[in-house]
Amino acid sequence: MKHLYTIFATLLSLLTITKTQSLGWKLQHDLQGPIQQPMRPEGDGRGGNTRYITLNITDELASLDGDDERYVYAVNGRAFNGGEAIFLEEDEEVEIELNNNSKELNTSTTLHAHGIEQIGSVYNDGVPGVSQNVIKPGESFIYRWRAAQYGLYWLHSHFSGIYQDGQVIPLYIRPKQRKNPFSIISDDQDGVRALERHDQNPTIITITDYTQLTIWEQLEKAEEWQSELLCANSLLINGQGRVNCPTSEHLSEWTDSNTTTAKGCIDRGSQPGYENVTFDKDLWYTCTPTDVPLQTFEFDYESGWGVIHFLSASGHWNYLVSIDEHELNFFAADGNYAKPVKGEAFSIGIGERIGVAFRLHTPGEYTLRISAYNEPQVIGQFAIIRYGLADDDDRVEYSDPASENDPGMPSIPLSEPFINYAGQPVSGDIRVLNDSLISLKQFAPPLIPKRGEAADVTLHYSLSNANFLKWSMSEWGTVEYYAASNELNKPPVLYDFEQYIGDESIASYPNGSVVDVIITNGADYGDRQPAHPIHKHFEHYHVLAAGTGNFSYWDVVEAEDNGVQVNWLDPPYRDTVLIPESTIDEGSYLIFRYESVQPTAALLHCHVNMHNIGGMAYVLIATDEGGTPAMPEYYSVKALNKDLNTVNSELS
Ligand SMILES: [Cu+2]
Repeated sequence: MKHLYTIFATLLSLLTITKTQSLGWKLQHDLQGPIQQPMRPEGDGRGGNTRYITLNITDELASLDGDDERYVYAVNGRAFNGGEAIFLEEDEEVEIELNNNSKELNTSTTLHAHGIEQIGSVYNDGVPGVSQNVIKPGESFIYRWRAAQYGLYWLHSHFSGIYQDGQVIPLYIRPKQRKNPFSIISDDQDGVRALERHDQNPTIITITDYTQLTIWEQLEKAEEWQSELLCANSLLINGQGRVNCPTSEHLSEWTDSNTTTAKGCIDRGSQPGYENVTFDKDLWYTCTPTDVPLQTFEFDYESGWGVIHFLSASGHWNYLVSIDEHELNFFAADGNYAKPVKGEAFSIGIGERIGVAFRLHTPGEYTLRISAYNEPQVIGQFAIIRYGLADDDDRVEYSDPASENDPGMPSIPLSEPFINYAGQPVSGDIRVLNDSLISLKQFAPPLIPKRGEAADVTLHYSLSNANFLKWSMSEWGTVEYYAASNELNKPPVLYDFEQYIGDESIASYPNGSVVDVIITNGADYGDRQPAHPIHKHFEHYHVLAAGTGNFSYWDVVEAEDNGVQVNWLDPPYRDTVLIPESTIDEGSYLIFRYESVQPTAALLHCHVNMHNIGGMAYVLIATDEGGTPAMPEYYSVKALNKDLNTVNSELS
């Protein structure tokens, strides 16, 4: 039955693509004719190819991990688009029509292209209340922008935290004649050519965490419990997972068994202050394994190399990733090439993308391991990396969990692991890339504006939380929570800067400024904060410095004069990085720099869903001498929910 459904869904998605392409042709054809078309955005007018994509959002009852069915959002019929990426060519323009057909969940949405700088297309950033109004059920919105970058990005809903319920699509832009670092990874020409070829069509692996609750249900439960749900049901790889249940003996090897539930979660109910709270057994305690088969990723053994681009589109946890018996060459971060670094495992924060290449040395099957890293839950997922074997080759040996008294775990290839299920290296020689924010240096660094000097503008924020639902990003010396109601701002910030400048959670500076953002984690309040994945919309940023220690310098030059290590040479160039966790005694800090290249209203926020919803966000306005950017007709009509006649009469 499930198989039939898959075939049906595939047919449906094929039909959608055909319809999209023909719609594109029809439009181009009709442009010469007198027939009036539904209004569409104009694009940048620079010509070249335009790709037309239609994304239909529906809600479906589905089980993505073999456990009970629940409502998820489907993209063209499948949650998370079935894990399938959209591929674009660098320099193409893309027009994405989003049709919100949510019915049962009755949810509004928008579509943000995470990491896309939107130069010349500021109205397409997809943040409700900042660059557009929400797209209500039954409504549509068309985004149009040029793929001027290369590498892995992702499209996701930016309304509340609903992306984790299925509205995620990986997006890969094939690099066109970019200087690449592959000759550093392979010392022979065939290897370099193989790596370049694979980087045009890489394997893409998207990691998400999955629970039995939608984000709305989680928020309701959080109120009832006075706690976040710190307990995922399973991890999904490309939208599909299996519920794994390690034995209590194993859990006690890795953690303090007295406070760990069968799901690998903290026993919230036994903690002081929660005596009178009833935590749902099936969400926190009981673990029932499911038998969803592991996914297999095939690689071309003859070529000698495998290339995978990883994306974490999770809602809550950060992860550690490794492939048994394979040294990894990290060569890309948030789209851009990085100076290659070698290791056996790497951490990936929510929103980050990491590209890896590995040598295909011995035909076989190897286990890919993904586990929560430095989080209050032991949870992991597996997949199979396979190459050089004929279909009927039976030389691979698998574990037999049933006979090994480990019946809740899947049967996996018996390759030698570098990390265990709890995300811990199995020995001291395992090299873990767990500080990508300083290690993955730009391969071909763009110029650092005002190198060696203080920026034109330095912004200072501290991160903290008042309780499990209120998370702050605050100008130093204040406490500010970005209000969830800002998503309903009318008009959106981008349409009237002056109305918003001076408000809480809004900063502004003149367009063209070189801006440093200094973020401190926990230090001001002496509290322990987790590592927060900090994402900035629009321009990527140069990570000048990051580390642990209390930090109170007013600009980067003062910090450097006082012994803080600043990278003016080849700083990582990112759109999302994890600021280190803080302790009770010691804070942590992050300093990044960018040059504002156009008037915008850019969101700066933590990508942990509950933190973002709970207020850990800020809007950075790059003004154009106090004015707002010129407003194209399509967006003024769609984003302001006005009809065309009203806009025309206002413009005249
Ligand atoms: Cu956070």
